[in-house]
Amino acid sequence: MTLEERLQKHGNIDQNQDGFVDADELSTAKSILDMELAEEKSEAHRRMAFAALGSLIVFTFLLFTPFVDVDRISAISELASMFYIATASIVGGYMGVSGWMSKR
Ligand SMILES: [Ca+2]
Repeated sequence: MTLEERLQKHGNIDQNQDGFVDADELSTAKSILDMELAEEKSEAHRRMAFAALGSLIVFTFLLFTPFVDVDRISAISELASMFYIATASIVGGYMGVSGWMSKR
């Protein structure tokens, strides 16, 4: 979404309809825009963490299905452990940072 589209979404920045956008109205619009951007950013982080958690669960269950034989699992064991560490750190980082942000 472009800046112009965002501004149009909120209707008129000129709240008292006097034809001019004064500093107060501009700062109100700016703070609304900043809050929206922060919300979108945190939503993207949340989706990323959930995707990492989901892929961790799916990957683990996939290893226990008969579609993957033991030879393949032992061949990718190094890669699998790196995958577990990387995705778990994404999930743990998200949980830690979101917990820390809510305390601030
Ligand atoms: Ca005005």
